[in-house]
Amino acid sequence: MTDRPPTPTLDKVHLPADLRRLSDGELHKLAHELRAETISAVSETGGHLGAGLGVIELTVALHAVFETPRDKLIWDVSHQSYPHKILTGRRDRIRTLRQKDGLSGFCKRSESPYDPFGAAHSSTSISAALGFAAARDLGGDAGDAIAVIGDGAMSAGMAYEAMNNAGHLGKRLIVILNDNEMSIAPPVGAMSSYLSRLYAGAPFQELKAAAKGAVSFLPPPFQQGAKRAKEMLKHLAVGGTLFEELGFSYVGPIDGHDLEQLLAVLRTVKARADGPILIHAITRKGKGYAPAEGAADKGHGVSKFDVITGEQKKAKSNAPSYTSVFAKALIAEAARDDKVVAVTAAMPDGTGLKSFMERYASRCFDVGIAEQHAVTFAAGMAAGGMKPFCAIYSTFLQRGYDQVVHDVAIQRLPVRFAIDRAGLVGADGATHAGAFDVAYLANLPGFTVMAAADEAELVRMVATAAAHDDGPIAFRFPRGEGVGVEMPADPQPLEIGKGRIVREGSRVAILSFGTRLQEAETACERLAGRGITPTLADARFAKPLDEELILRLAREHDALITLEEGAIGGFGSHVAQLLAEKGVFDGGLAYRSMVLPDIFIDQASPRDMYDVAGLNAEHIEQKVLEALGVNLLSRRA
Ligand SMILES: Cc1ncc(C[n+]2csc(CCOP(=O)(O)OP(=O)(O)O)c2C)c(N)n1
Repeated sequence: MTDRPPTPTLDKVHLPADLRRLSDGELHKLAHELRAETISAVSETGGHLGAGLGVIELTVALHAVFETPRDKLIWDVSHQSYPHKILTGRRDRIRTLRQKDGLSGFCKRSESPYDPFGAAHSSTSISAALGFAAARDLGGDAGDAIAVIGDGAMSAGMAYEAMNNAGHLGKRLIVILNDNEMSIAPPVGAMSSYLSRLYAGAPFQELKAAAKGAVSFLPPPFQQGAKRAKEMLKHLAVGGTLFEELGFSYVGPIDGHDLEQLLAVLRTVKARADGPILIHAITRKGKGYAPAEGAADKGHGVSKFDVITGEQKKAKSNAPSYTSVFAKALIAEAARDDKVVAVTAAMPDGTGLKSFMERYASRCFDVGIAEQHAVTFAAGMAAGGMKPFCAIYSTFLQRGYDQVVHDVAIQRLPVRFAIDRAGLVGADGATHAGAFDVAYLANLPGFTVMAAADEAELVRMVATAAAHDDGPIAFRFPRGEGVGVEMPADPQPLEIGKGRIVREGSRVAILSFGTRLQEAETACERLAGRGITPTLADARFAKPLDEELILRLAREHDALITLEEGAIGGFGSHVAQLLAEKGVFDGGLAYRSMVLPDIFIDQASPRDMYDVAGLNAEHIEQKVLEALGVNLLSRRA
């Protein structure tokens, strides 16, 4: 346990109503203590540190000025919401963040009335806030709707779709652009440069407000300065900001760490806003904690750490991570073939493509938080003769689904999808689970869908994808470390639609798709003690299925069990469909399909989450016994 700093002001605040009784001077102290408490808590739990530290003053000011939870405060992504959680009745559980049965690392409606809208995927806040505003105006829940969105999240199309609609509707809506000039990695794109230009070298809000006549939204002390600035500007032509062109009143830029300025601006906006308003606040990610401010990612995601030194406690690993194996294999393919290109949607570190980018800068594209665009952009490159690898986490690829169907699959374009974070991911919880990709890809005509059972298989799947020009192909692999298997020196492409037998046995066959294979191995070893020796196969492909292998397993065994780290409707459903069509069930095969259950599983360690899912070795062992028992009974009858 670390020494916790004294927090006399924070101790008085259990809910935002307590905070609203404090003087502005006390709010300063509160912000100071809230920062210390956030650092102390995350040092014990790990998690998103930098983003929360960047919005400490904003969090205090927003709860001080607005009547939360009547007013709806919506944090985009909501990885910056830890300080908000501390101020909204969850301080006593803040050290359970991201753990089993603990607080979620994101905002969640079921967790608190102060979280009016759940998030974790980015760029949804303006749409949701506009929805609250529309509902309010139609007699639904009263109160203001306030979206806080980062400059990184502003790179996604949804944010513009929402602003376009908000400008048209003209409803009272408050958007705070939390501009820290960082995404997870440095932000990319023309919009990011545009935002920087909005305040580069210019005095803060007086000048812009004066230029655009938004002086009335400034608190009185700033109005004087604005009037002076207006005089200066008389003969200058100053264009409107993009936000104004979209129908928003633009206020800013303001200093997002200057509590006085924030309180004054928010109070004025609250009193005067009569349409959509965008407040542009400049903040610093990791603010107030030197190790975070000094880190390349500004403390975006950290393990547990020592508060004094900032040193993170990372567990030592024996095997390489799947992500790094993928990146290395792709670099090797790129060295062999200059048509190989790579695309990431704002995740160069998470997908491992950073190292590819360092080697082949002109062949690697970070498109911003823009999965839809990433997919169609890759499709365009494929149509143009390149071999694009689109590296996107399973959960985020969901956002690009119509693009996968309409732009890639229907046109049979050879886009290669490298799907990281397949299966349950742990601390990020249900919003980040890679549960659905097999179901949503394997139902598409012409798609090839693979899952790696270990890191050697992953390398071969990269080679397979590189060699596959006949339509789209995807391979999935989980978060975390590989198994530690020997790596092929010269990885050869796999034969499309062919699985492999891992162990030959009798009576029962386990057909695994993906990295549950290791759990199945353990189950087989335990079953051997009971005299049961299952056949174990690695399907490799969910599409096309290895029909020959599957039918043989069905023919030669009393029971067949499929196993995968995905939702209902995936690999097992395709196998069942095949068996049904071929009339195999008519002969009395005991068939079981082990998939993720039909629930959203809350955060815990991946192992604990798979326990909830019933997909660990002991569950496989049970399933084998049950399938054999049931089968024996039914065949005797
Ligand atoms: C659709 C989607 N893609 C990718 C991510 C991963 N992600 C989480 S936070 C983040 C960066 C957000 O940057 P910004 O909005 O500027 O917030 P900051 O962390 O800088 O406060 C990204 C890319 C995500 N949450 N959602």
